[in-house]
Amino acid sequence: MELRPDIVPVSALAALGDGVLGVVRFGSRGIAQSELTHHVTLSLPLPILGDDVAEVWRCDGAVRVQQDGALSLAISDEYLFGAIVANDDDPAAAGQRVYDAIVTAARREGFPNLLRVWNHVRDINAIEGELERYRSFCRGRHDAFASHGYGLRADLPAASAVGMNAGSLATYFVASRIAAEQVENPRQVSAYDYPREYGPRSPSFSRATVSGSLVFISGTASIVGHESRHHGDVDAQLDETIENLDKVATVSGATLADVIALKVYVRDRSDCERIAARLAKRIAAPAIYLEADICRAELLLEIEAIARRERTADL
Ligand code: 3EB
Repeated sequence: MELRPDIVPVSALAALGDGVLGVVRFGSRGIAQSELTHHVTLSLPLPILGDDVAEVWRCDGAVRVQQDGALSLAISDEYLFGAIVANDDDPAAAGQRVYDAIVTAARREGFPNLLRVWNHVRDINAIEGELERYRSFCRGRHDAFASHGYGLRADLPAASAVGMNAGSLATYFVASRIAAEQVENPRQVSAYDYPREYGPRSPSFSRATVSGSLVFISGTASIVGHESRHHGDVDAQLDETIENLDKVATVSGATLADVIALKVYVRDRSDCERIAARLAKRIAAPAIYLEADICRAELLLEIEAIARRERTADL
Protein backbone atom coordinates (compact mmCIF):
# COMPACT_ATOMS: atom_id res chain seq x y z
CA MET A 1 0.00 0.00 0.00
CA GLU A 2 2.98 2.24 0.38
CA LEU A 3 4.68 4.80 -1.72
CA ARG A 4 7.60 3.34 -3.66
CA PRO A 5 10.33 5.81 -4.61
CA ASP A 6 12.65 4.53 -7.31
CA ILE A 7 15.61 5.65 -9.41
CA VAL A 8 15.29 4.49 -13.02
CA PRO A 9 17.32 4.98 -16.21
CA VAL A 10 15.79 7.65 -18.43
CA SER A 11 15.73 5.06 -21.21
CA ALA A 12 13.15 3.07 -19.18
CA LEU A 13 10.69 5.95 -18.68
CA ALA A 14 8.69 5.22 -21.83
CA ALA A 15 7.66 1.84 -20.38
CA LEU A 16 6.56 3.01 -16.93
CA GLY A 17 2.93 1.89 -17.01
CA ASP A 18 0.30 2.67 -14.38
CA GLY A 19 0.59 3.37 -10.69
CA VAL A 20 2.93 6.33 -11.05
CA LEU A 21 2.33 9.59 -9.21
CA GLY A 22 5.30 11.54 -10.43
CA VAL A 23 8.50 11.57 -12.46
CA VAL A 24 11.31 14.04 -11.84
CA ARG A 25 14.04 14.47 -14.44
CA PHE A 26 17.20 16.52 -14.44
CA GLY A 27 19.51 18.17 -16.92
CA SER A 28 16.96 20.17 -18.88
CA ARG A 29 17.71 23.66 -20.15
CA GLY A 30 14.71 25.25 -18.51
CA ILE A 31 11.95 24.04 -16.21
CA ALA A 32 9.23 21.88 -17.73
CA GLN A 33 6.21 20.92 -15.67
CA SER A 34 3.01 19.13 -16.65
CA GLU A 35 0.28 16.83 -15.51
CA LEU A 36 0.16 14.30 -18.28
CA THR A 37 -2.85 12.04 -18.41
CA HIS A 38 -1.31 9.59 -15.95
CA HIS A 39 1.11 11.40 -13.65
CA VAL A 40 2.93 14.65 -12.91
CA THR A 41 6.29 15.30 -14.54
CA LEU A 42 8.89 17.89 -13.65
CA SER A 43 12.18 18.50 -15.48
CA LEU A 44 14.72 20.54 -13.56
CA PRO A 45 17.60 22.59 -14.93
CA LEU A 46 20.53 21.20 -13.01
CA PRO A 47 23.23 18.97 -14.45
CA ILE A 48 23.11 15.26 -13.68
CA LEU A 49 26.66 14.03 -13.09
CA GLY A 50 26.40 10.24 -12.97
CA ASP A 51 24.13 7.92 -14.92
CA ASP A 52 21.19 9.57 -16.69
CA VAL A 53 18.43 8.59 -14.30
CA ALA A 54 15.08 9.93 -13.12
CA GLU A 55 13.14 9.80 -9.87
CA VAL A 56 9.91 7.81 -10.11
CA TRP A 57 7.23 7.85 -7.41
CA ARG A 58 5.03 4.75 -7.60
CA CYS A 59 1.98 3.84 -5.54
CA ASP A 60 -0.82 1.31 -5.49
CA GLY A 61 -4.24 1.85 -6.99
CA ALA A 62 -5.57 4.43 -9.38
CA VAL A 63 -3.93 7.81 -9.89
CA ARG A 64 -5.77 10.89 -11.09
CA VAL A 65 -4.13 14.14 -12.10
CA GLN A 66 -5.39 17.66 -11.68
CA GLN A 67 -4.12 21.16 -12.47
CA ASP A 68 -4.74 23.80 -9.80
CA GLY A 69 -3.37 27.10 -11.06
CA ALA A 70 0.42 26.69 -11.18
CA LEU A 71 0.23 23.48 -9.17
CA SER A 72 0.23 20.08 -10.91
CA LEU A 73 -1.20 17.33 -8.70
CA ALA A 74 -1.28 13.54 -8.86
CA ILE A 75 -3.62 11.90 -6.37
CA SER A 76 -3.88 8.29 -5.20
CA ASP A 77 -5.83 6.75 -2.31
CA GLU A 78 -3.14 7.54 0.24
CA TYR A 79 -0.68 9.98 -1.29
CA LEU A 80 -0.55 13.31 -3.05
CA PHE A 81 2.37 14.26 -5.30
CA GLY A 82 2.69 17.80 -6.63
CA ALA A 83 4.95 20.19 -8.51
CA ILE A 84 4.83 23.96 -8.77
CA VAL A 85 6.98 26.59 -10.40
CA ALA A 86 7.02 30.29 -9.43
CA ASN A 87 8.66 32.93 -11.58
CA ASP A 88 8.65 35.84 -9.12
CA ASP A 89 12.03 37.62 -9.13
CA ASP A 90 11.84 37.88 -5.36
CA PRO A 91 12.40 34.46 -3.74
CA ALA A 92 10.40 35.54 -0.67
CA ALA A 93 7.35 36.21 -2.83
CA ALA A 94 7.93 32.95 -4.71
CA GLY A 95 8.33 30.97 -1.49
CA GLN A 96 5.22 32.43 0.06
CA ARG A 97 3.14 31.83 -3.06
CA VAL A 98 4.37 28.27 -3.52
CA TYR A 99 3.90 27.18 0.09
CA ASP A 100 0.53 28.86 0.36
CA ALA A 101 -0.58 26.95 -2.75
CA ILE A 102 0.84 23.65 -1.51
CA VAL A 103 -0.65 23.80 2.00
CA THR A 104 -4.02 24.97 0.69
CA ALA A 105 -4.25 22.22 -1.95
CA ALA A 106 -2.94 19.48 0.34
CA ARG A 107 -5.58 20.28 2.96
CA ARG A 108 -8.36 20.67 0.44
CA GLU A 109 -7.61 17.30 -1.19
CA GLY A 110 -7.43 15.53 2.18
CA PHE A 111 -3.64 15.01 2.39
CA PRO A 112 -2.74 17.55 5.09
CA ASN A 113 0.53 15.88 6.12
CA LEU A 114 3.53 17.08 4.14
CA LEU A 115 6.14 14.33 4.21
CA ARG A 116 8.85 15.69 1.95
CA VAL A 117 9.44 18.86 -0.05
CA TRP A 118 12.22 19.60 -2.57
CA ASN A 119 13.06 23.23 -3.33
CA HIS A 120 15.25 24.53 -6.15
CA VAL A 121 16.18 28.20 -6.02
CA ARG A 122 18.05 29.78 -8.92
CA ASP A 123 21.28 31.56 -7.85
CA ILE A 124 20.63 30.39 -4.30
CA ASN A 125 23.77 32.03 -2.88
CA ALA A 126 23.41 35.35 -4.74
CA ILE A 127 22.78 38.42 -2.62
CA GLU A 128 19.90 40.60 -3.80
CA GLY A 129 18.71 43.60 -1.85
CA GLU A 130 21.14 42.76 0.98
CA LEU A 131 19.68 39.29 1.50
CA GLU A 132 20.94 36.01 0.08
CA ARG A 133 18.29 34.51 -2.18
CA TYR A 134 18.15 31.39 0.02
CA ARG A 135 17.43 33.49 3.10
CA SER A 136 14.81 35.41 1.21
CA PHE A 137 13.18 32.14 0.15
CA CYS A 138 13.24 31.02 3.81
CA ARG A 139 11.35 34.16 4.78
CA GLY A 140 8.54 33.49 2.30
CA ARG A 141 8.30 29.81 3.23
CA HIS A 142 8.25 30.61 6.95
CA ASP A 143 5.58 33.26 6.55
CA ALA A 144 3.38 30.92 4.52
CA PHE A 145 3.64 28.11 7.09
CA ALA A 146 2.97 30.60 9.91
CA SER A 147 -0.12 31.95 8.15
CA HIS A 148 -1.49 28.39 7.98
CA GLY A 149 -0.86 27.75 11.68
CA TYR A 150 1.98 25.25 11.23
CA GLY A 151 3.75 24.11 14.39
CA LEU A 152 7.52 24.11 14.05
CA ARG A 153 8.02 21.02 16.20
CA ALA A 154 5.32 18.79 14.77
CA ASP A 155 4.17 19.79 11.31
CA LEU A 156 7.31 20.49 9.26
CA PRO A 157 8.21 18.24 6.34
CA ALA A 158 11.65 16.89 5.56
CA ALA A 159 13.16 19.05 2.84
CA SER A 160 16.07 20.13 0.75
CA ALA A 161 16.80 23.54 -0.76
CA VAL A 162 19.52 23.78 -3.38
CA GLY A 163 20.23 25.65 -6.59
CA MET A 164 19.20 25.28 -10.20
CA ASN A 165 20.32 27.04 -13.37
CA ALA A 166 17.16 28.76 -14.65
CA GLY A 167 13.78 30.01 -13.51
CA SER A 168 13.24 31.31 -9.97
CA LEU A 169 11.73 28.64 -7.68
CA ALA A 170 10.66 25.08 -8.47
CA THR A 171 9.20 22.91 -5.71
CA TYR A 172 7.80 19.39 -5.61
CA PHE A 173 6.40 17.44 -2.70
CA VAL A 174 4.82 14.29 -1.32
CA ALA A 175 1.95 14.48 1.19
CA SER A 176 -0.12 11.78 2.89
CA ARG A 177 -3.55 11.30 4.41
CA ILE A 178 -2.04 9.77 7.54
CA ALA A 179 0.05 11.85 9.94
CA ALA A 180 3.82 11.49 9.87
CA GLU A 181 6.29 11.75 12.71
CA GLN A 182 8.76 14.63 12.66
CA VAL A 183 12.34 13.74 13.65
CA GLU A 184 15.25 16.02 14.63
CA ASN A 185 19.01 15.38 14.81
CA PRO A 186 20.58 15.47 18.30
CA ARG A 187 23.93 16.46 16.70
CA GLN A 188 22.38 19.56 15.14
CA VAL A 189 20.33 22.52 16.25
CA SER A 190 16.94 22.14 14.61
CA ALA A 191 16.90 24.32 11.52
CA TYR A 192 13.77 26.14 12.75
CA ASP A 193 15.83 27.12 15.84
CA TYR A 194 18.89 28.38 13.94
CA PRO A 195 20.05 31.71 15.37
CA ARG A 196 19.29 34.95 13.62
CA GLU A 197 22.77 35.16 12.05
CA TYR A 198 21.54 32.69 9.38
CA GLY A 199 18.75 34.95 8.24
CA PRO A 200 15.67 36.86 9.38
CA ARG A 201 13.44 33.77 9.31
CA SER A 202 14.67 30.30 10.18
CA PRO A 203 14.51 27.49 7.61
CA SER A 204 11.20 25.65 8.00
CA PHE A 205 12.02 21.97 7.72
CA SER A 206 12.49 18.89 9.89
CA ARG A 207 15.58 16.67 9.76
CA ALA A 208 13.39 13.69 8.83
CA THR A 209 9.83 12.44 8.67
CA VAL A 210 8.71 8.89 9.27
CA SER A 211 5.58 7.62 7.54
CA GLY A 212 4.86 3.93 7.99
CA SER A 213 8.06 2.15 7.00
CA LEU A 214 9.44 5.06 4.99
CA VAL A 215 11.98 7.47 6.43
CA PHE A 216 12.57 10.68 4.49
CA ILE A 217 15.89 12.19 5.56
CA SER A 218 16.29 15.84 4.65
CA GLY A 219 19.19 17.29 2.74
CA THR A 220 22.06 16.83 5.18
CA ALA A 221 25.41 18.59 5.24
CA SER A 222 28.55 19.13 7.31
CA ILE A 223 26.81 21.08 10.06
CA VAL A 224 27.25 20.37 13.78
CA GLY A 225 25.20 22.41 16.21
CA HIS A 226 24.36 25.23 13.82
CA GLU A 227 27.86 25.76 12.42
CA SER A 228 29.33 24.54 9.15
CA ARG A 229 32.39 22.33 9.72
CA HIS A 230 35.47 21.53 7.65
CA HIS A 231 35.60 24.54 5.33
CA GLY A 232 37.36 23.62 2.09
CA ASP A 233 37.80 19.91 2.96
CA VAL A 234 35.44 17.81 0.88
CA ASP A 235 36.41 14.44 2.42
CA ALA A 236 35.87 15.74 5.95
CA GLN A 237 32.57 17.37 4.95
CA LEU A 238 31.43 14.04 3.51
CA ASP A 239 32.41 12.13 6.64
CA GLU A 240 30.60 14.65 8.88
CA THR A 241 27.55 14.48 6.62
CA ILE A 242 27.51 10.67 6.88
CA GLU A 243 27.70 10.97 10.68
CA ASN A 244 24.63 13.20 10.54
CA LEU A 245 22.77 10.84 8.21
CA ASP A 246 23.63 7.93 10.50
CA LYS A 247 22.32 9.79 13.55
CA VAL A 248 19.07 10.87 11.88
CA ALA A 249 18.50 7.35 10.55
CA THR A 250 19.02 5.91 14.03
CA VAL A 251 16.65 8.36 15.71
CA SER A 252 14.13 7.47 12.99
CA GLY A 253 14.32 3.75 13.73
CA ALA A 254 16.49 2.88 10.72
CA THR A 255 20.16 2.40 9.89
CA LEU A 256 22.32 3.36 6.93
CA ALA A 257 21.90 -0.24 5.73
CA ASP A 258 18.16 0.51 5.31
CA VAL A 259 18.74 3.35 2.83
CA ILE A 260 17.04 2.63 -0.49
CA ALA A 261 17.79 5.86 -2.39
CA LEU A 262 20.29 8.70 -2.14
CA LYS A 263 20.55 12.07 -3.81
CA VAL A 264 23.89 13.84 -3.67
CA TYR A 265 24.22 17.55 -4.49
CA VAL A 266 27.79 18.48 -5.40
CA ARG A 267 28.81 22.14 -5.59
CA ASP A 268 31.87 21.56 -7.80
CA ARG A 269 31.55 18.76 -10.32
CA SER A 270 35.26 18.01 -10.10
CA ASP A 271 34.60 16.64 -6.57
CA CYS A 272 31.95 14.18 -7.75
CA GLU A 273 34.02 11.04 -8.38
CA ARG A 274 35.89 11.44 -5.13
CA ILE A 275 32.62 11.84 -3.20
CA ALA A 276 30.97 8.90 -4.97
CA ALA A 277 33.86 6.54 -4.26
CA ARG A 278 34.07 7.49 -0.58
CA LEU A 279 30.29 7.44 -0.05
CA ALA A 280 29.85 4.02 -1.70
CA LYS A 281 32.07 2.49 0.99
CA ARG A 282 29.60 3.63 3.67
CA ILE A 283 26.14 3.49 2.06
CA ALA A 284 25.23 0.96 -0.61
CA ALA A 285 22.17 2.43 -2.32
CA PRO A 286 21.30 3.76 -5.76
CA ALA A 287 22.18 7.44 -5.98
CA ILE A 288 21.46 10.47 -8.13
CA TYR A 289 24.40 12.88 -8.43
CA LEU A 290 23.56 16.48 -9.31
CA GLU A 291 25.68 19.59 -9.68
CA ALA A 292 24.01 22.21 -7.50
CA ASP A 293 24.85 25.11 -5.25
CA ILE A 294 24.15 24.37 -1.59
CA CYS A 295 22.39 26.86 0.66
CA ARG A 296 25.51 27.92 2.58
CA ALA A 297 28.38 29.09 0.41
CA GLU A 298 30.99 27.07 2.36
CA LEU A 299 29.16 23.76 2.03
CA LEU A 300 30.61 21.60 -0.75
CA LEU A 301 27.99 18.84 -0.71
CA GLU A 302 24.58 17.87 0.65
CA ILE A 303 23.06 14.38 0.77
CA GLU A 304 19.45 13.30 1.19
CA ALA A 305 18.22 9.77 1.75
CA ILE A 306 15.13 7.61 1.87
CA ALA A 307 15.22 4.54 4.10
CA ARG A 308 12.77 1.70 4.62
CA ARG A 309 12.60 0.44 8.18
CA GLU A 310 10.73 -2.25 10.05
CA ARG A 311 7.37 -0.97 11.19
CA THR A 312 7.39 -0.56 14.95
CA ALA A 313 5.00 1.01 17.39
CA ASP A 314 7.49 3.37 19.02
CA LEU A 315 7.50 6.16 16.49
C1 3EB B 1 21.16 22.66 6.75
O1 3EB B 1 21.22 21.62 7.41
C2 3EB B 1 21.64 22.55 5.34
O2 3EB B 1 16.04 25.09 3.71
O3 3EB B 1 14.81 23.38 3.17
C3 3EB B 1 19.18 21.26 4.24
C4 3EB B 1 17.89 20.76 4.03
C5 3EB B 1 19.38 22.63 4.19
C6 3EB B 1 16.82 21.63 3.77
C7 3EB B 1 15.90 23.88 3.52
C8 3EB B 1 18.31 23.48 3.95
C9 3EB B 1 17.04 22.99 3.75
O4 3EB B 1 20.79 23.74 7.21
C10 3EB B 1 20.74 23.20 4.38
